[in-house]
Amino acid sequence: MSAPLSPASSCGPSESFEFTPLQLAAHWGNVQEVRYLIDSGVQLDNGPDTALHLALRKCHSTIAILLLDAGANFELKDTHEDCPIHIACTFGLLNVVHTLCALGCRLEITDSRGLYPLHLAAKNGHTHVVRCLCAAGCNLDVHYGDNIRADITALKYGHNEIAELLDKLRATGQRDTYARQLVPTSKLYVRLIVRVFGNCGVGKTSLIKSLGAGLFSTLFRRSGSLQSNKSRPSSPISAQIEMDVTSRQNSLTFESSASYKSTKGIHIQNLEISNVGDVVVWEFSGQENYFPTYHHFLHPSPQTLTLVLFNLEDSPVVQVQQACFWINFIMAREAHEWSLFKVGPIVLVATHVDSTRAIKNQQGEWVSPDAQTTLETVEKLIPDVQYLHPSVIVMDSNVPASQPFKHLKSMLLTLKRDNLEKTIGMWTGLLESTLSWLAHLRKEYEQFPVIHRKAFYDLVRTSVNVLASDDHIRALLHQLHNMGEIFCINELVVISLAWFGLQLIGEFLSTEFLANVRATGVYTPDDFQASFNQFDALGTLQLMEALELCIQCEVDGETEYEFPIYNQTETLPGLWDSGDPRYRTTGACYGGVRLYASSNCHHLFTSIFPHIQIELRRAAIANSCNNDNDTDLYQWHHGSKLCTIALETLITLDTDERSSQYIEIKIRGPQQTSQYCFYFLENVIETVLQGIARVCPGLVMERHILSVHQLRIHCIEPYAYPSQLLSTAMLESESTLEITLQNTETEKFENVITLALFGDVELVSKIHWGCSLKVQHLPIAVKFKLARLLDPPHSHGRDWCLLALRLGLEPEKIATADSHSHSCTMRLLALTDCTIGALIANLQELGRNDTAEVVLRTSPLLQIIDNATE
Ligand SMILES: Nc1nc2c(ncn2[C@@H]2O[C@H](COP(=O)(O)OP(=O)(O)OP(=O)(O)O)[C@@H](O)[C@H]2O)c(=O)[nH]1
Ligand SMILES: [Mg+2]
Repeated sequence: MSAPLSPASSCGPSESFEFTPLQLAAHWGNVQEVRYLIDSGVQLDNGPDTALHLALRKCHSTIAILLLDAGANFELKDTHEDCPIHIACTFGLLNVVHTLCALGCRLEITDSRGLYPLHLAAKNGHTHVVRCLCAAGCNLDVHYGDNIRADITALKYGHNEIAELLDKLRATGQRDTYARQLVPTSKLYVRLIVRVFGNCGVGKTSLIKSLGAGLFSTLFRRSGSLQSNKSRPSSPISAQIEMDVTSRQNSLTFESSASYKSTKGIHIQNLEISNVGDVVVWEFSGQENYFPTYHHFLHPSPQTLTLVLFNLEDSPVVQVQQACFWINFIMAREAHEWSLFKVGPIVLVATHVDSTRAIKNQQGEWVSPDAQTTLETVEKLIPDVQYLHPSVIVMDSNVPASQPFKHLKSMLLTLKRDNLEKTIGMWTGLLESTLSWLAHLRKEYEQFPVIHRKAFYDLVRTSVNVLASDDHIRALLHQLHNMGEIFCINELVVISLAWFGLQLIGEFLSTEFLANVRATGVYTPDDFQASFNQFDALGTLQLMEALELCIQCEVDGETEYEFPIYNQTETLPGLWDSGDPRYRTTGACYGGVRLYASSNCHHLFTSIFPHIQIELRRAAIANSCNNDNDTDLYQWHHGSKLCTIALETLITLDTDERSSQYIEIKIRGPQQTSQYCFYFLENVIETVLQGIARVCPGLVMERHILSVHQLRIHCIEPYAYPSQLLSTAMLESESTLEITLQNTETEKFENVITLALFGDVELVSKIHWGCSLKVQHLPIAVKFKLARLLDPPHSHGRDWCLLALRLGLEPEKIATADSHSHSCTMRLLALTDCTIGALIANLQELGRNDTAEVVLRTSPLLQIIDNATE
């Protein structure tokens, strides 16, 4: 906005004609105008009612802060004899008071009635402002009239909390200590996190024990490990024979054996590692039951070292499968920022080397070419994995004093050194005091260490620092969460991670527990309490709901909790009855898709599917709240059926002949329901994708289309046209409407209108085909995958920069995309205006078929035209 307000045109303060445009804009709360005027260098302090006073009287905090930042005088009195601090305290404008205090504003100054800022805040019940003034060092004993202190004022107006706060500060004499605790210090600290992944029995617990072992226990562990391996073959040759017989050649199983004590859930421990210091170690059990909770704990962080273990006794195929599974598992769950800032490395660790034929070199280090081959294969299979350490650590996890552990420790030290500087200003006395108080709190809440966020705020104030503001405590919670001291989820604060990982997740998802749950997975709170008497049912349900393991539903006025993870109901026969007369007529509509995770991601959906079911339930509840009562959702183990009066949709988790998991969504409707079917199917796909994205925001999805012909004749496993086949056909054909694809199973041809639009040509005008969409419409996970592939320098220069030139970006724009701190490809994708089709063509011409293939497989098939925005 450029034209200043005309005083004459404003019906502002009574004497508006005397006011400057800045005063008027401040009075009317016009932020943009104020910003513009400040930038144009106008006078800030015209008075007597300055723009700052006027903004404050109308509680326009943002404007007041803009003016203060611009250098407005904050010690002037207005026509009411008030300074800005008086007005801000009267109205409880915390941010302004905070800024004024930071600027060194005088606090021992009275208004026309002799009241101090502290009195004004106390009188009006603004506890947060009182805290802020006290933290800034205001005099608690100032009084007005007949020796009335602010605590008396507070009492007089019924603000007992403030009176107590002021009393406490005066009585303890601790005010300065509290205030100092809130100030950041220059103390350096890093709390390193080590996350350990791998299938059951690969040696995660053993490695962690060895990592934390001190000098004496080191000796002890070595003899212990020898004992535990007594039954193992001692000669390398017999070990090899044994391995061939027993290794799990072809499977990605997640079961533990009875020969050792498998970890339940997530084991989170604080270790004091010699020469390194405090480290929080997270062991994620290799048992599959627990996987649906892991995404809550996986966030990319520069202070984290991630170890992925595999067992050298397993066949090379299994080693590679397992390592790929875990890397894909982590990458899918970590939000996209992965490509944007530096995170700690992922290191492959090959265990059980002592049970193989590997030998030691002259320095006494194990040499295992097999382990190196596994790493190289993994690098080839997942070319876009970032921060994968270039060498593999080979170890016997039970021997702490060995070279591999020294290597691990030196990696931790490097990580610590790299992160130290970034934590300057983060350590406060408040954090330090809270850490020691937490130890007591955990004892007090031993039975159920979960506290509501608001209650936690109160506890911090009563037990640690009465002056801590909401902002201080919010920052504190964030820090404690990142340090692995507490876990914040929704409105809950879990104060013992050990309990959370082992007792709650470890128990409620254990195999033994699952064996005793209700097959329907549905409980009322009373049922839940009755079934699991030893637990605090309501608290547990709340926590499980926050973890999205269950969802609350109202059924006939009664509250129930549905746990898809507990649902063991088998598929009912007749759920997709071929004899249903509604769907047998010639004009009946059929259609569907298979959603695959992008290449090399096997077995990822088992842990995601329960979350999809939660999302479907959520959508069904939202529908019924919108008075659309005709939807009905029925769910069983790995399947859901969503019905309206006319339509039926089946959503199932299946595995194809190549052992790849997929989610199939198929829909059918009576004749003349093509448009209804189309929009409904798109909606369901969207809901399913949303469920997937909640767990795996980084997962790149492909949408294959089911043969309508085979769906119609109720073929058990209809053919699915791969996504890249459709995209390629669209790119090559002159007219999308004429595209036909051949079903390789039946050899029959089906055209794109039948496959994607239920044969309804009218729908063509309501959609955009995928390849004609702009690159901005690529799913975000796809963009990040491209970034991971195109950002690194390419041996022949075929990287993002050459692509930018091909796409016709001007050199100045390319220069702005070039950056060390951001992804250049992401910037390029944001700057270019080209279509997805053009991007694919350019990538192919650039000789980057790997990336072209990614886009071909994952670009959206179509997009519904949104009339509101077109
Ligand atoms: N010989 C040998 N035995 C090992 C090694 N690592 C682990 N083991 C043994 O393998 C068994 C399983 O090891 P754990 O460390 O408990 O396995 P885990 O990875 O924690 O498995 P889960 O907790 O079930 O996910 C134990 O008996 C260990 O002593 C190793 O490097 N060499
Ligand atoms: Mg374990």
